Amino acid sequence: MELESILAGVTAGAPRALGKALSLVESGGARGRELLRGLPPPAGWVPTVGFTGPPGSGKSTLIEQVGLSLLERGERVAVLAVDPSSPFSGGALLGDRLRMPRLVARGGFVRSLATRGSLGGLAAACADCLELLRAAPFSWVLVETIGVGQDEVDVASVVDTVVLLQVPGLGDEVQLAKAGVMEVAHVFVVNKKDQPGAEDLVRMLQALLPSPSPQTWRPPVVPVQATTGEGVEELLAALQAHQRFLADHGHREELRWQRAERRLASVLAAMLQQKARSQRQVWQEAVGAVAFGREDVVSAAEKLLQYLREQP
Ligand SMILES: Nc1nc2c(ncn2[C@@H]2O[C@H](COP(=O)(O)OP(=O)(O)O)[C@@H](O)[C@H]2O)c(=O)[nH]1
Ligand SMILES: [Mg+2]
Repeated sequence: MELESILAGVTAGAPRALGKALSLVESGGARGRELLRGLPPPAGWVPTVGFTGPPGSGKSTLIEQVGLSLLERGERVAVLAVDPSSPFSGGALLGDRLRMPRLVARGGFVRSLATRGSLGGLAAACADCLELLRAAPFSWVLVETIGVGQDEVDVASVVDTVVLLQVPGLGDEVQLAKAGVMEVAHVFVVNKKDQPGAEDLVRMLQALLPSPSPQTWRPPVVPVQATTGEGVEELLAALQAHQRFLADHGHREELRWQRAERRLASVLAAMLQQKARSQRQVWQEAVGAVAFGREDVVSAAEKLLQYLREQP
């Protein structure tokens, strides 16, 4: 497919073109960058919500319910499932259609994102893919992120609203000890409220939260049962309240600025590296000098920069 027709498809919201565009952007190559170059500037604000939590906590089930609820209200919904596992071990093999069948059947767009191979590249890939989805005619974008280590915090940095799922019976201390995630969450969900221990978990989370003040957002704790949809309306209300808070307190501009800065830095780094590597001989010499201790890495990088500056 030509880049131009892919772009036209993206702005029209055509699923096939969107799928193609996301693969190109995800792979981080030159064609993906050409595509990003052609994206129209963001028109309005598209709320992006990340759902994180341990495997099996019900993220996919809950996202499908939230998505269905949004579709019923006439919203246009895209779901990006970010899976840092190998494409052969998880949902990617099942195919996106099988992932959230009811949502897809009612016109939701669902796509999984494998990785660029390294976890470090995931947040950047995700940020670019979200930018692409913002250029498509969606009014809400939901992101599922597998809860592993530092990475969930990374992905959290590319969405506006972070929902942290907890479930009873997993060993509450273990879940709560992940302080990094606790701090970035805007909404706490206690899923599987039909299971024993759910009420205790809700109380425990509420006790941990700071007392409310007008200038800061106080994360609500929302008990839900994703399998039946119980509590999903309350969750939706919490998501909307957080989005309203962002708008009312000038945080949208702040988020836009932070995103622009991060994306600019990452594209610049990629371009610079590509430029340096294209000077094959100079690059090889620099690598060799560092590898065999003839030069430290900082001086070698400085020399490369100087060299590039002198190139026409
Ligand atoms: N009992 C109960 N099971 C649930 C609930 N929500 C999800 N599940 C089940 O938990 C399992 C994992 O759900 P899934 O959405 O795939 O979790 P994910 O790995 O976080 O995406 C599935 O078997 C779901 O049916 C719930 O509210 N109550
Ligand atoms: Mg899942």
